[in-house]
Amino acid sequence: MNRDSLVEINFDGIVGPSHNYAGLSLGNLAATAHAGTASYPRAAALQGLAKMRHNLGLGLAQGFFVPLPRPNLGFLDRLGAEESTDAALTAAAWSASSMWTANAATVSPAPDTADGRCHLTPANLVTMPHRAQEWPDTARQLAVAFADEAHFAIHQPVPPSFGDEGAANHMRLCAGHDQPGVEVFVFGRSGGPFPARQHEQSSRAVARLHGLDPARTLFIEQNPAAIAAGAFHNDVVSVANGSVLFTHAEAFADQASAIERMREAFPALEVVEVPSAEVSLADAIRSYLFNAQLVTLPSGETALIVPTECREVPAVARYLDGLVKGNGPIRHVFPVDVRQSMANGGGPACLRLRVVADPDTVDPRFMLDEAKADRIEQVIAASWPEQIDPADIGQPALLAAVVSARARLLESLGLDILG
Ligand code: SUG
Repeated sequence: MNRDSLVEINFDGIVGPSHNYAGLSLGNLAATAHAGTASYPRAAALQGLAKMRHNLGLGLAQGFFVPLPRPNLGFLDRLGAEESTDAALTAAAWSASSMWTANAATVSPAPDTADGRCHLTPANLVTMPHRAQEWPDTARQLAVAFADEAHFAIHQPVPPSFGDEGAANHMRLCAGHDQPGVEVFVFGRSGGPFPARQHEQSSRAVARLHGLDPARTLFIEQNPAAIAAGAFHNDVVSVANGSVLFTHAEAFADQASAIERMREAFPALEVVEVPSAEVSLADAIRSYLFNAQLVTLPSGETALIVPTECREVPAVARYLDGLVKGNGPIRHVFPVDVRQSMANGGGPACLRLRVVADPDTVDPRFMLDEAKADRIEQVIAASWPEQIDPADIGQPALLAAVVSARARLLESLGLDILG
């Protein structure tokens, strides 16, 4: 491993042509609130692409994953269900949920692992049927993107019934992305009104499989009240980058001890904790303030890429104004518009999987530059459905449009192998 060339690459999920609002995720308040409303897949995918271009423009390394094949007719077959047998099963087979690549896998960068390779474990996503169908195709895509076995190791997902939701419940503290870090796994315990999707046993299994040093690995319980308030993943209430932890004061079950343990394992920790009196848990979840991308700019400064909704929740807008005026480690705030994804509970951070790697060791077909963004944009503009109404789900005409749109994208990227 040549550490000098390791950088953080954000792999965003291109929003699939079947993007729709079926209200499939219990405990995800935005998804539930938008159940049954019309969706706009073309606008959704263009918003996602604009976010990628924005981040490229900041000088950040940007990759992407293609949408998984939908509708997943194999999934319906295995359930003995035809397209029209059961509306909920049909909706699950049509879900474009693979766009939220923070749930695709957990990634441990090479400097943290025993064998000096970057380790990836696809998430089994067993809690929700529409998501549990993702991992075989996700694993197939990861195997193509990170095929270089000298630099990457890809594991089998943790077996059911240990729920694993991937990087959305995983944070890394480090002096630089190319330096050994402290990996923080956040799990939930069941008991509240909504399922705890990340199980402690899964986090521990992933850490063992990745060959992490126990002295630099923490397992921390998420605050059950945060799950009950709609933070179905830790990345809805906290995010870390480099030496900075940006967290709501009610993110962890025992907040003080969680921060103390992080500081003990990583003494240079800088904590930006948002008090409940300034931003309530409800406002944090409504705005997705913490579902932000916390990134290191080429200048070395830290920036926060937030959803535009943060500007519309007064307490959050006020907080952010104060944040950049203050003297803290977060120097810039950039709002991005990913409203179509947000309406399903997926903010800027949900849409990306962070992989620390030398870009030259990644299959170049998954790396983005402006020319390729133009090409992807043309395919989306020409082939993605403009609007999907709930009654369209399962209809043969839409099925044909969705399948051919994805095929065109794969063809334009030279990725027919994923067809
Ligand atoms: O699993 N929404 C996703 C959102 C995932 C967000 N990811 C992170 N927080 N990292 C989920 O709840 C809604 C799909 C629907 O209802 O059709 C959905 O699956």
